[in-house]
Amino acid sequence: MSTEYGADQIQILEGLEAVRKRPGMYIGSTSSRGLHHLVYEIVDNSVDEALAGFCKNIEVTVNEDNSVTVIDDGRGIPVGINQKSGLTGVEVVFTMLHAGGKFGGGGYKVSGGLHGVGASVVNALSVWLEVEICSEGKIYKQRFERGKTIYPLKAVGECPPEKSGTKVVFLPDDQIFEETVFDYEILKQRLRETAFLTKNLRIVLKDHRVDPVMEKEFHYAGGIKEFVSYLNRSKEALYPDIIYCEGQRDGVYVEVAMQHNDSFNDAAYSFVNNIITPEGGTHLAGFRNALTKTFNQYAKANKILKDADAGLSGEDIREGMTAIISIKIGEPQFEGQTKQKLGNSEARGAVDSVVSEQLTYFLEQNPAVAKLICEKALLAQRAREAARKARDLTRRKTALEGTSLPGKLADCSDKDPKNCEIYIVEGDSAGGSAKTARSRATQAILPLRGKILNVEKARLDKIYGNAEIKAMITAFGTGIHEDFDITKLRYHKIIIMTDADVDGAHISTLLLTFIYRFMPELIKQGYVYLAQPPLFKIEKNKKIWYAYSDEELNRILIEIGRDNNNKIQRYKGLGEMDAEQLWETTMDPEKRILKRVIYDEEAASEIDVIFTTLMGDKVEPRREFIEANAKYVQNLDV
Ligand code: TSJ
Repeated sequence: MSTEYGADQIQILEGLEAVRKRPGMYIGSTSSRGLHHLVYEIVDNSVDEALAGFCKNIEVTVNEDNSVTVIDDGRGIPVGINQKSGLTGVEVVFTMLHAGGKFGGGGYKVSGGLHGVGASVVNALSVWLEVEICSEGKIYKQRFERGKTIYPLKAVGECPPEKSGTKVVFLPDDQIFEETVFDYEILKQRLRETAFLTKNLRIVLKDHRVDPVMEKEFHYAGGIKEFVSYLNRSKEALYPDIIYCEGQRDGVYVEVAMQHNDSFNDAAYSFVNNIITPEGGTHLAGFRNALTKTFNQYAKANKILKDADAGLSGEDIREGMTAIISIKIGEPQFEGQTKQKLGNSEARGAVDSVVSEQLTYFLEQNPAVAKLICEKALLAQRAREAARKARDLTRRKTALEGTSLPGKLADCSDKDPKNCEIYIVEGDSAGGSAKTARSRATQAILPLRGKILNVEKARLDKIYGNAEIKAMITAFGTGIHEDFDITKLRYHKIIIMTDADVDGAHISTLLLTFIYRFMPELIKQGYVYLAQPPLFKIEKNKKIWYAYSDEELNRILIEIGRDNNNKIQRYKGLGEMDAEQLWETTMDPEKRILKRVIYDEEAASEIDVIFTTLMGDKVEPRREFIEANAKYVQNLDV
């Protein structure tokens, strides 16, 4: 290549070299998560074009070689020379850091927090990247390898003059990423979410790595209203309407959709410029304020609450409510350690004002729905009061008796939580074997009896009264809700051990649901694990093998030869193993397999759906779901 490098060129190369040296600083991580972020970075540019009103279709394809193609029908990245930099628009986008959204133009200039670092980062982290633009009758193309221009933008052909758009193809660099295989399910979820948040945008996802190719289209005329329906799909809605508010104040565009269901969870997801804000911020605060104020005003004015009554609390009104709060704002400011919380004060006022005004109107127009929500909130208020009394009672009791551990717990002798594990074991017989098998110094056993309470279907007072749940809370030591204190956690591994069958999976899910709802920090910080008991025991000539999957069984049988001397036993439950076998296969830290339960903040809405789907009443969504859940569990060989 005979390109002469000027000062600008050298600066650009240094910039992209910095991205390759410290990729984590630009995309968060080089794990699977960072890998998928590359796709979002590119797609976000097309979504911006859609938000500006110029793009209707986006197509994302995972190609056979794991490269990804993104095509849109927008105006096309500008191919002309940018006055200030002397570079083509395309070069600015792909070679300068933080160049996204620099060209004026109509619509919202959208730039996210962690996102929006842009196409140049993707370029720097790709083995190769090709961009093609169709504009004013011509096709332009440029190619890069690891951020370096291989050939500059050139016209390579013609396209119909009425057509325009951008196509980008890139292959993530296996020198950078630990994982370079894209997960169709992860892309699917994210693109579905993007389509919900951008009314009327059509997004198609294709996977060409499989035969037949997979394809899925997302297109929601109802936007976030359909998002709420989707999130509530496995629950019973309290009323058929989706309450919807939309408006603009102070340069902030506000959109809110909500609907109550028969559960007890507050499931509100907030977004700024299509990016999820897991820690909320001013927009969420404005929403909550409007909600509490408006419902209390309505309830008093319509004598649902007497003037003398204590008002409804925000928590009571939000019980069982699914909501999406989506705002678009010119210059979002993100706060907090992880920059996931919106700080703009004008967003609070804007959301508050739009929601107060339109919700008041909705309640007046729909008195039957208003009454249902107020009554649900009143019930929640009473249950909360009862729960508080029950909790005060247990607090007083523990103050008197000291913090006595549950009687069924066989505790370990080591008192340093870092060294300690607790096995939560279903059933007394397996619990007995586990107690015999364990390493007493570091392994505690808590056997649980009978059915575990489904916290998705019970109110707080009942939950606090449940013996198994009380036993877990006291054993863990952290307390729950406002009392929760992770520094008091008594074990750094909480291991759920159940039979490897459908019932066992159900019990695991009930336990995980409880932890997820009441002590989510334990999952977020990676303290929760699933034990993996073997499915088969293979015996031949006095030698024994254990297999943890059908594939492994096959592998072993091939290795030792399939003949009549093989004795294969299929384990139906933990109870079929004696203490020694249980130790060897499932509890010995040297040999066992543990799966860590992981929590992805960005997938929060999907995780919530997973728990309500698994634990709810509707059968169909549960069946559909089963294929997709595996990715929330990470394989760990300890
Ligand atoms: F990420 C990326 F930059 F590589 C990329 C950008 C990838 C893909 C698939 C699409 C795009 C993209 C960019 N689609 N559409 C645009 N639009 C512009 O860059 C654009 C066009 C015209 C004007 C204008 O003011 O006339 C402004 C912009 C931002």
